[in-house]
This record gives sequence, structure tokens and C-alpha cells, in this order.
Amino acid sequence: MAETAYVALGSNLEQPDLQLQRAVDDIDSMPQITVAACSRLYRSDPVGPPGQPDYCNAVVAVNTTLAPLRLLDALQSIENAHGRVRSVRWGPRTLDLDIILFGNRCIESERLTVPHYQMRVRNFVLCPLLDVAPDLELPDGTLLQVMVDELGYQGLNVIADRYPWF
Ligand code: ROI
Repeated sequence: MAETAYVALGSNLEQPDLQLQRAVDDIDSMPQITVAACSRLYRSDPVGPPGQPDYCNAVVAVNTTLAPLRLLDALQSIENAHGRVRSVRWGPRTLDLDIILFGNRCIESERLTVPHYQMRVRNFVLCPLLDVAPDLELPDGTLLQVMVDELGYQGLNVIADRYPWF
């Protein structure tokens, strides 16, 4: 049975806007994964160590018959194909693909925590998520819209409206 999951995309190296557009196409071309909706494209102030370039961020809704860890494998293979090197914690990256929600599931395993453990404090995740899922509730019943109203859009700029962005 297909389930809907939400994937957050981020990049601040090597043409971040194009990295994200290619990543959406790569996700959609994976077996057993279909991109059902794509957010607007945002430029965002970096959270974490200062002195790194601005980020581009977006969120996609995917329908998938893969189990959560198999979806994670698929996304990590795309990150690696984009030249992702894991170095500095919270440092710059060519492509970050995070599973933020998977159906209504709560998952705590060594490799994967869903809902994503920091999504509630990151407007660069919540605001694009709202584009694709305006009525969404988290598994604990919290309304996404309420979280977005609390965090606001500070540091975020919409740079493209409709996918394909370019
Ligand atoms: N900051 C922004 N604005 N966007 C990101 O995607 C992002 N990703 C990260 C850290 C380094 C925490 N900062 C970020 O992993």
C-alpha cells in the first residue's frame, strides 16, 4: 500500500537552486517513489555556524510503497550522487534530503527519527511543508498552520513559485 511521506530538501553549495530541482527529478525517477506535490522554492538565512552561504529549501510530498528505511536508502543514494560529503556538523552541504514525516508514523531507530526531531523549530522546513500540506496535523495532533504562525517566515524568501521552478 502506498503511503505519503514528506521530504525536506536543502542545499547551500554548487548552485543550490539547481541542486534542488535536479533532486526533485531524481526522487521522482526512483522506483516505487512518486513526487505528488512540490513546494515553492525558498532562499533562507543559514541556521548553524555563521559565515556559510544562504540555503535553498523546499519540501516534496511523495507517495511510496517503500518501507521508511528503504526510502531513506534511496534518498541517501541521491545525496551521494550529488557529491554530498558528511564533514562539519551543521556545515555547508550540496544536498540534504530529510524524511520529516512518513504517514502518521512515529519512528525511532538508529538511522531514522520521524517526525524529524528538529522540524518544529525550523521554519525553512515548516513553511515549504505548509505549501504542499496546508491542513496537515503531526502525529500528536499539532496543526502545522499553528506552528507556522508561531515561527513566522523570518529569514525566508520565496524565489520561485511553481515547480518546475526553472
Ligand atoms: N539552514 C538553512 N537555512 N537551511 C537548511 O537546510 C539548513 N540545513 C542544515 C543547517 C546546517 C542546520 N542549517 C540550515 O542542516
